[in-house]
Amino acid sequence: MTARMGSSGVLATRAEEVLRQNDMGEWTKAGPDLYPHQWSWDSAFIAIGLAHLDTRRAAQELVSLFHCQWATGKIPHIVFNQEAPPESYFPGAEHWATAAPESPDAPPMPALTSGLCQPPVHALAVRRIWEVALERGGEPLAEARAFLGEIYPGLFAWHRYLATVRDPEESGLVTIYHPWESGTDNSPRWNRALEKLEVGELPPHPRPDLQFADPSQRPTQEKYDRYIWLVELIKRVGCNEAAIYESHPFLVKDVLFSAILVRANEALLEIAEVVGASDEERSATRGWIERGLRGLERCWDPELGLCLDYDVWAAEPLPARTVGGFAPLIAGTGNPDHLKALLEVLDSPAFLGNPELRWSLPPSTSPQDPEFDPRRYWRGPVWPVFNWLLWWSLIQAGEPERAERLRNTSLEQLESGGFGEYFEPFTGELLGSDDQSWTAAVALDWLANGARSE
Ligand code: 9WN
Repeated sequence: MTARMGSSGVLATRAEEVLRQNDMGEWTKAGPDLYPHQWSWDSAFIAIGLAHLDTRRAAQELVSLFHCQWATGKIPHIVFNQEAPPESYFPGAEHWATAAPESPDAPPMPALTSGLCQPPVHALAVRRIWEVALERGGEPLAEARAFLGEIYPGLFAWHRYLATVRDPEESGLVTIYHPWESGTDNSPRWNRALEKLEVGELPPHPRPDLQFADPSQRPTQEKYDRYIWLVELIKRVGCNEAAIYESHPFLVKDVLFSAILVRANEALLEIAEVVGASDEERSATRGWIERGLRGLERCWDPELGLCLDYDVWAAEPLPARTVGGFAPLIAGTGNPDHLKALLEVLDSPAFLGNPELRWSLPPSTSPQDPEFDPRRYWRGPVWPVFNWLLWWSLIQAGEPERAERLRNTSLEQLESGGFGEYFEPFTGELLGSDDQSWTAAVALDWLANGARSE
């Protein structure tokens, strides 16, 4: 235990340095070079880590993101850093600018955002800040109480947007318009829906990402053409959601996104309690939780023992063996058969039980999936940030030993590999961006939680 405590101290210091180095004052760059802007779900994970360093700064991370909330309630997937050179990221602010400011829903200038969104981890982060502040008491607690009051209306509007505008069918499942909205962008989950796209004439689209990461670790040009085409179509309708739902060729029910929303709604209910929100809002939130769990139940694939995303236009599931399939575990399924099957699949050679793994951590796409690629992002590499979600869900599912193994192995990976964006599952090589903020953040949360249980 002494060795672990010693190495934990070193890891915590390094994690803190990474967050400090990427700190822009009131928000944090997702990565030092590859990602010079503020990303939505990255900021939520970052706030979870920052909570252990400074609850006020953690709250600020979310407040600055929520300042850029759209009138519809949408939290944009990127808030652009206006000091970053335009050529450092594509598609940047100027690319979206032709659509977003024309949309009556966009936040007032000078906030420059993308027109997409990402999984709603934010309420989980707000709850973490509250939990840490409760332990600290005094001024941090008073400040956190004020923060919860300030952020709650925006959080509720964000969840209402997802439950209504993004689910007009009231299926309990969130519709995404672009793989970037899933956060697991390049996953084979989206293959079949992307293959059907007929890509029209594209604007020039440079690939600055390839200056910072080896092309073998990033999406192919063929995928990028599709990504940019989808952005183009969203811009052409001025980001109007009704128009998108009418004609956009990529409308997919994302099970992982929907599972995170279930958990975020649970956290929202706890926040509602602290701030004394109305009964109507609490009962709407409870309804979204139940609907979400029912929706996920319908996406179960008994052959794979996983949950599958659903293509709205084709009216069919999208088969893939990826970590997204663990959505019911993340959501907290009440179906014991599904939970048992998911844990078996998790332990099997398809994921943690693969004997070739450098660390027993889940590859983002199973080595048994035909699309598996150990180096390309979301198609095989191990993502610490996903492992945090899985760890936290295992605790909620009453699986503390499994959770603890995952936490310890994840910390070993970061101790020897650094704060990589993702890792090659068989060799353990760091891939993508180095010093990725959310990796450092989840390490801090893992260390803080381990210390509590020791
Ligand atoms: C596109 C910032 C983001 C993460 C996503 C991850 C990657 C962006 C990209 O980086 O996506 O949004 O340029 O590849 O897939 O989950 O939020 O870390």
